[in-house]
Amino acid sequence: MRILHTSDWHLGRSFGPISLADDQQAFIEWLIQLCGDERIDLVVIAGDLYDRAIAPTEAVVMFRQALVRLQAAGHTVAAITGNHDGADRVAAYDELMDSSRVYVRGGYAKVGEVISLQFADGPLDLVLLPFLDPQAAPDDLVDTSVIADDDDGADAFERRIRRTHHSVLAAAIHAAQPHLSAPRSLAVSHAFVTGGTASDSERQLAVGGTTTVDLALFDGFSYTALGHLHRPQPLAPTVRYSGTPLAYSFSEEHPKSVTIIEMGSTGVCSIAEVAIPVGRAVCTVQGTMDELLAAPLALSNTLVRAIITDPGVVLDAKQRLAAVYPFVVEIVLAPPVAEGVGASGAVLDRRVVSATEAADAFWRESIGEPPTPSQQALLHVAITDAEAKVA
Ligand SMILES: [Mn+2]
Repeated sequence: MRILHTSDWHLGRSFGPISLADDQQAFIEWLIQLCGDERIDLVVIAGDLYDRAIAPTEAVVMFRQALVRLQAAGHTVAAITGNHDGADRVAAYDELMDSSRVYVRGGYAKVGEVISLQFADGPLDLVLLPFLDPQAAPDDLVDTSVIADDDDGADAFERRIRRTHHSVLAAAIHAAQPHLSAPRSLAVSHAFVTGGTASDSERQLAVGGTTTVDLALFDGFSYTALGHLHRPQPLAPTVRYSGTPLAYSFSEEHPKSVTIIEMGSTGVCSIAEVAIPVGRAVCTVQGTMDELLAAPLALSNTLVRAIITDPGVVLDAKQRLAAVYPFVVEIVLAPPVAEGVGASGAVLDRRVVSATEAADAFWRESIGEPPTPSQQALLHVAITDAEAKVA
């Protein structure tokens, strides 16, 4: 059988001020065509279907139409929710959709389930593991291999605060394992697996604490289709992130792809990445305004971040750059740090330096030269005014 693995569609997302709806629709059109050309049996979408828990109407319509068209073309579809999705909303009609061979799962409702599917070359056990928030885990979800031995004495609250992303996912996988029976199996999970490389657009799974899960959790599955990290990458020969269909941050200059898995009836896999030919690339350019305007790169259809290195103030940077970079979406002002000022090691003591002197020093350090007499006068007025308010 042939499986197509994709993830992190983030429908409804924009890139700065630029809507990505057209690019996302173009990806879906390309994907549907590819699934037909490649005779795909099962399409897997490993979470972050939408960009936010309450997705915009247009995104919901786009996803529904994608599912309808894939199903009508004869593909089985399996999709899970990621940390961006509203699990209960996305999976609201999961049982009703199962009969169409469109399997959508979210949250803890179906933990421990194995979906037994039949394909032309034999059966496949499918284990769908949506993103599981440890704090939302039901009290009875305890994994004895992960929770410490003294757990018997712990009350529900203690057990709850001990839960981690690893422990809840381990519990979910261990709950499903006794029900596996086919010679081959597919796990689909949305998680940060140890060893993966992140970019700038994955929303952190938690503030502090351990958010990664061990790769070994997926031992025993013929293939594991992961979502969450936006760069396509293998963590093991049969444990992979497909990555996003489009670049969602300036840290994603790498090419985007989907993964196609040819899986034999005993679970042996051969794997290929297919580059995605739609969507805009991202690029970061750096230089003074004169440099950036004089020597524009061929970036007419690329989302551009411009790092501007002019000393001092730059006016209307975005409008001026837009003439040569039509999709400049982010401006970063990065004037050179004046030599010898910050590096001199002279530390100002705020107990003996006046506010005006401190502002003067800060100006020199930021701009690289002292303020002009008129700038100095303005600074003085602003500081005197502020000091009067404080007093
Ligand atoms: Mn994501």
